[in-house]
Amino acid sequence: MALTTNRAVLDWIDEMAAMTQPDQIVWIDGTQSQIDDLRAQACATGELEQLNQELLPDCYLHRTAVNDVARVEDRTFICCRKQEDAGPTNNWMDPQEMYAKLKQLYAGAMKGRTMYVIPYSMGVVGSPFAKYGIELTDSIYVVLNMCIMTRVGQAVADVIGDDFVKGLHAKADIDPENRYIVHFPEDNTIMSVNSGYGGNVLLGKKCFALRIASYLGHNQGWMAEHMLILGLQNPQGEVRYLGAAFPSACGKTNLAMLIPPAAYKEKGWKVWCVGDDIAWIRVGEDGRLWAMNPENGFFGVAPGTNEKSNPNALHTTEKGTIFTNVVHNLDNNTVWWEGLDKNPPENAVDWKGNPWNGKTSAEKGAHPNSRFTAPAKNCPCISPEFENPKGVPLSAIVFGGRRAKTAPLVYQAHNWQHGVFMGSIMASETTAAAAGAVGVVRRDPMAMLPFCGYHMADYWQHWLDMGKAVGEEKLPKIFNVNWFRTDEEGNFIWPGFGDNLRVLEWIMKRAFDETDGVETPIGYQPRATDINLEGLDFSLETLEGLLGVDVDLWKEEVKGIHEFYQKFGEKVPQALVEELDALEQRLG
Ligand code: GTP
Ligand code: SPV
Ligand code: MN
Repeated sequence: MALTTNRAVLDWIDEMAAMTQPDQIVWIDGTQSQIDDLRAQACATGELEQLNQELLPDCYLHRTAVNDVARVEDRTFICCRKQEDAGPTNNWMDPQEMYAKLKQLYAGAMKGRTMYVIPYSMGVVGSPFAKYGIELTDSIYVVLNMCIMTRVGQAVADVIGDDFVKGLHAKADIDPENRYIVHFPEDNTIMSVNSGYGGNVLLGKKCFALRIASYLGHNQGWMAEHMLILGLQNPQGEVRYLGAAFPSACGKTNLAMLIPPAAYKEKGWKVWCVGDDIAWIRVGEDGRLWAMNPENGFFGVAPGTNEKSNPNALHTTEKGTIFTNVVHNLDNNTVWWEGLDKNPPENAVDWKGNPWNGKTSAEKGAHPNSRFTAPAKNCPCISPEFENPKGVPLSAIVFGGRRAKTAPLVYQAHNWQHGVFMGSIMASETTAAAAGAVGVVRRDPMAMLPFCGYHMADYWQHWLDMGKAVGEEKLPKIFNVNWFRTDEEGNFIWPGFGDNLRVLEWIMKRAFDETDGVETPIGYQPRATDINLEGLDFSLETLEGLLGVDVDLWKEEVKGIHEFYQKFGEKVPQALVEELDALEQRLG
């Protein structure tokens, strides 16, 4: 039974069904009985495996195809009418040509299968800032993930209008040669085919909440960003909020759920998680920037998550969670991944589905981009503001990446314009979150390189325009961090994880003008003695090294930025060109 009588919705579903030819169409109302039923069906076909219900209630395991384990940036397209509107960093094809190509791939793709209709909301249903979508998919795995990651069901169908985001996903043959993740921003449409993995198929996430939403935000005066949102509670009990943009697999989920080091905890410091991946940011009634998390769950990186690095994430995955491409421990029917503990199971199945012995195998058991899909409400430190449709006011914005050298532990922009420049020149080593080489430094402006749904230079201008609209007084202060500097042996120097709070403390003090900063060629920095090292065995000297700015490396960096900006030609905002010139001069 259709959950709506909305003609625009029903006509579009008819059209997609005529093309894909499913045996039947099932609407997802998100009720527990329906979810139980789908889980049972998926277990019957092997799509899911039920885990130990005593240790991991309502938890399931899924393995994707071996060639389908990450986002595919080279097969992701922005199809707007004019190529120049997509810009030099996006793949583009003429929309009519792309529709025609996709039509062939979708033709009869759901024969013998069921088409599930998922009405979902990004944001609190019915709130002025929520946006709605419908995803059509032939994958139960996708349905169950969407039911965790977004708000799904009748309540959404009741309020959905004509301008919903249309998403069509078909697994087809999981053929990597014919895999396409396509966005038609001018038509509010997303089409995904030949994949069954995460960001390629959970269309509310990167496709809608970043690529389509960034396009909408540009037109409508708001921002969609690849940012975590956290509240930092100080010993006085005040909670101050920041948004932080790091590229994929660079530490957003970990920072968003941070547990303070003992010395901080005792004094009353606490971190509240509002979001771990995506922020929609608007100008609030008070003229400040407010950020809300449009998602309802976490699709987090499993490897490296443990009782010490991120206990909050670990506890979040103890019920109602879907694990993808991790190790299946057959002794107790639970899961394992590299970095969970030092005790890998011997009687296990690896992410590819092969027998695996963690004590003797030379190969990794879990895929480096293996993930958990867990409900936000499970998180022990979920913010009381999580459901507040207005979101939270931002006092700071933090950019960061994975850099073995060059980028210091932390520095602060002079002002908003300089901060936008800092975001635009971000660079980071690539990770397993996307298909392709890992560990290669690439420019990833605002961590949005793979997610900006329009021309990157117009996006930078949009940041500058938002700053003008808000005014320096009310704007969050902008910072850059790097947890990933390495020593000569390639070991991370900074302990990271909970100890990152030591840096956040300085950031928030600066945001509220409660401490001074030292001028350096790249921005303001703390003295080593300004970072509280209480309870940490870490020398001031090493910290000085981490804060150090190597002028020669930065001069090299400037060359790279010039090259990068050249890609965008005349389109680079003049303000950013001026910032680059000024940086060059300060470096001497
Ligand atoms: P996406 O979900 O892909 O957007 O990733 P993310 O930005 O949320 O990254 P996440 O927090 O999942 O961390 C990715 C990897 O980086 C994990 O293996 C973490 O263990 C590791 N990591 C996170 N924070 C730190 C840190 O402060 N220091 C070090 N050395 N590693 C970290
Ligand atoms: C990322 O790659 O930034 C993710 C995972 O958050 S995915 O949903 O696959 O995009
Ligand atoms: Mn992400």
